[in-house]
Amino acid sequence: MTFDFTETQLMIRDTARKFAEEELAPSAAERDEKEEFPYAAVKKLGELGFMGMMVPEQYGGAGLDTISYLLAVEEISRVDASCGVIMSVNNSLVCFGINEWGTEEQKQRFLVPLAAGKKLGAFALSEPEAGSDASNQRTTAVLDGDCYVLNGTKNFITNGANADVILVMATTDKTKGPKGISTFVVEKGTPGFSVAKKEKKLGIRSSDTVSVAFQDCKIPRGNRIGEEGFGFKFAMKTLDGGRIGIAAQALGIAQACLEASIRYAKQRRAFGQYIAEFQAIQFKIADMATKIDAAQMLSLKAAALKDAGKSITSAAAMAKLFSSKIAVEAALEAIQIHGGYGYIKEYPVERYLRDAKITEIYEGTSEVQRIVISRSLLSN
Ligand code: COS
Repeated sequence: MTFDFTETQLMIRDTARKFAEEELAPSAAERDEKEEFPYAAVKKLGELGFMGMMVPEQYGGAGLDTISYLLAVEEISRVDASCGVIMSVNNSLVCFGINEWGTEEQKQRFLVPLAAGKKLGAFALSEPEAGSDASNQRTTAVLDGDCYVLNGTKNFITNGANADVILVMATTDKTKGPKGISTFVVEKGTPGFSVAKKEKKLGIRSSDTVSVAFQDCKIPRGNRIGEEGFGFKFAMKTLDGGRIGIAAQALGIAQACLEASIRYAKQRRAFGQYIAEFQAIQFKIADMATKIDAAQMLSLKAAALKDAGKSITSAAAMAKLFSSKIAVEAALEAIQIHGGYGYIKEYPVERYLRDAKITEIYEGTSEVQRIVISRSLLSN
């Protein structure tokens, strides 16, 4: 076991940090306030190779490992968690599945532009009545000649309003439960596909979250990824990797909280001294740093297992469960350290709290992660 990053991993981390500081930091708070999608930043992330980091170069990606990806999402989210999730969804939830299970033709058509950042992807599993209970899919896909006809509604779709390509899970055989779900690629502009409601959110407000609707939406049979009935496993395996991305997002937010707290504690004076000199503040900072280190170890372990081709189901769930928990805790402590200033928008920590909370909810709630972890321990 080694705790050293490779030169490439360090280079990626530094590049992501520089980009985040220079390009995202000046406008992150304003975009959050105005709920503005970061079009220019996403374009530049694509040019840097950050939208298809683990996709082989032959398919337009950067051909990097999961650890590099983790470090990049962490650095981007440290400054702008909205950008972090836009990037994470495209990498983990969209590019991954097409690269893993797509045909050569599907890779050329869909993966190449997605991985190069020329197109943006979204992942549509959740429905009004299928969130944690993901196999309870109501959206249907019926084979009609050489086409599938999709009907249904998906909600809470990150990137949904801006996506060129959406991976959609739909039921092809109701009688088979999870084994009757399949995955399809739907392209923007397909008749019968529409973006419905845009959500107004507590946090990650500059990423877009929408409902999408399919009404007799006809897509070519060749847009099905994998066999009929593979859709639920496709979603679960894809989400395993996605959870590493969200763990990284949470880690970035937590790190931002720690750094903001240290900065503030060293410049704020009370009772005749800097508040950093009070043990009450010192202990909070020590606890935050220790938890961030532990969460990073769990996340790096999951990423390393993925790079080694091993099962990550439980490790990724642990990484997300713990990292998201400590991100919320770190944000609460950061606000406490800032006192009244932590509660107002002049300082960034209130945004960190709003952004941190979603990491305990999307891509599997903390309760779902505990189901996944406990099942792996108790099933044998
Ligand atoms: N990798 C591969 N296969 C998996 C898997 C994984 N991580 N998780 C489940 N499966 C397989 C199971 O092995 C089972 O297949 P077999 O019958 O062939 O063994 C099948 O999928 C059904 O699994 P299971 O019975 O565990 O399904 P459940 O309906 O009980 O669901 C949970 C389990 C709750 C873990 C799942 O629905 C889940 O992760 N929900 C959260 C979904 C989510 O993250 N939503 C966010 C949307 S994206 S923002």
